[in-house]
Amino acid sequence: MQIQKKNFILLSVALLNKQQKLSLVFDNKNTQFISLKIYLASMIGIAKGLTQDFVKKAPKIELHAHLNGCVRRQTLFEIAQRKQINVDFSIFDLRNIKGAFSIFQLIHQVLRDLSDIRRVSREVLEDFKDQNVAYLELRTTPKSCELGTYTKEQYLATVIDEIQKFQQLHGDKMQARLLVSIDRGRPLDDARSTLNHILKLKNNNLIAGIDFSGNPSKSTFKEYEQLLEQARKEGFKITIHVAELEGDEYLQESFDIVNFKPDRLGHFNFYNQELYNKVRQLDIPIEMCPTSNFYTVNMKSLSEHHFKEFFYQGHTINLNTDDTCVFDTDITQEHFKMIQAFNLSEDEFKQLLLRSSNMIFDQSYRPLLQQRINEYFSSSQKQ
Ligand code: 6MZ
Repeated sequence: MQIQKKNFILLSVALLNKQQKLSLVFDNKNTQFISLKIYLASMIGIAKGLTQDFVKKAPKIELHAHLNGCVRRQTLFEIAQRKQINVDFSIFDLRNIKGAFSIFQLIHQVLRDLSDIRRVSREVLEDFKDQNVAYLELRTTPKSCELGTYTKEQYLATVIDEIQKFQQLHGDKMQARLLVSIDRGRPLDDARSTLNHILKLKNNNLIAGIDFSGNPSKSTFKEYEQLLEQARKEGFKITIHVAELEGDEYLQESFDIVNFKPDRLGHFNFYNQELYNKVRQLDIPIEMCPTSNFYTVNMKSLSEHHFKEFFYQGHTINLNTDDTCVFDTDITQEHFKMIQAFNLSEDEFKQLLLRSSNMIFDQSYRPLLQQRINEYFSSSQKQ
């Protein structure tokens, strides 16, 4: 969501029939013509309408999903009931960033045992596989349980163990990797101990990198910068949540984060022209989470999404769920909604997935991933 919206004009001319839409996207600043799309699908069949089924079956890439934010609601409910934990499930109706953080608190309260963490990890991996995700980077914050039922080390070992098992059983269908999250809502000491712990697991090739996330209003990036720099020097790839909130202090922080040059950025909701130019120039890939962004930005429609300001410029971006439980979504919906919002063609959908494959942290899997994407689209064209 660019703060100076004037720089971009999305001109949509609705023709006689509502389904016939002429969309012109211009970059006003250098009057460069970016994209002209004629959507006359229903009338003369130029564009091929993409069905939800086609999108579901496509080999997709999920790079921004928080483990506990993706717990099945049913599982959460069952565990809470079994343990007689009294929780107010009406908070799931809160569709904003503040609401999201109270939901995380609730989820963390319910998942009290290592067996819960094991079950949730297994189910979340299965859910992404069932959506035909071909490559997943799942992230989670290693934590101990306040009730003393598990330590941070046990938590991490359990998640890794489930990923390992999954790989053995289903690695041909979906490759899964772990990103270890540092939660800025927790004290710096906690982040330090997480880093020390994962340094011992440096050679574990299931760990693909580090994520910096959590409630942006609780601390500043600067407090953690040195630690993240240390992690980078140790060879970890880094993705950072950025510009989730609007306001001058967050804009300044976004500059700090972009200047740090992380390997990827998460969300990137709010920016001005200067920040936009910087990200374009540094060519930092962006993990976008349409539904989550829709609620945090308070958009009227997904066609306002900053996707348009990057996709048509050829920037490396991808689409993700963020928290399937919190935002009541899945990875097929995230793609399908954006295909609808921007009238993406089959070829544009394919380009989006190929671009996404360029930003995965385990690049050793990229050739196979691209092969799967190419095969899917070439076989679909023959039908
Ligand atoms: C910032 C988010 C987030 O780590 O317990 N998290 N941080 N912005 C978001 N977008 C709304 N969604 C999730 O998963 C839950 C944790 O992920 C981070 C928060 O720190 C949350 O507590 P794990 O598996």
